[in-house]
Amino acid sequence: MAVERTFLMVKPSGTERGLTGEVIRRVEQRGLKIKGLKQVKVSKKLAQDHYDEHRARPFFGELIAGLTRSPVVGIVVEGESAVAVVRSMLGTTNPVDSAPGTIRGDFATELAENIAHGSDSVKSAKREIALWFDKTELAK
Ligand code: IDP
Ligand code: MG
Repeated sequence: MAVERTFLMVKPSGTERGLTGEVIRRVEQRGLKIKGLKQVKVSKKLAQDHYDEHRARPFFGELIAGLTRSPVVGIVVEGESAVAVVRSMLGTTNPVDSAPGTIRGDFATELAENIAHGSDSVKSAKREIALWFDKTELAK
């Protein structure tokens, strides 16, 4: 058990549908704290760096096009076991399998349009927070 930070992002599939507030509401309702928050018009390079682990995948081009087509909202979330808690709030990667009550399970059915991203480990969270935020943008 440890207090962690994680990177949560409302992707274009979420911002285009006006779901930013709904995602933030759920985070705050759960008792997690917001330590950084901003809307970003994503460059191709930032999108590629964010999804670096998927560079060799056949869907990489579609993934980058999907992340750059509309502004996203990046959120640094802090709390007890924040990485796992946010992942469980998101639901499984493919929304067809996501349980009702999860963000993906309540608002999506398509894999490429699954509303939000959450870091998959503390190590990924550290890398992603440093990629998306300058230290001066984050609360203590
Ligand atoms: P995650 O978002 O649950 O961590 P990842 O496996 O890291 O899932 O994949 C990143 C994102 O890429 C997913 O959220 C999903 O939107 C998209 N994605 C994953 N697999 C596919 C695929 O086979 N085709 C199209 N998009 C995919
Ligand atoms: Mg992932």
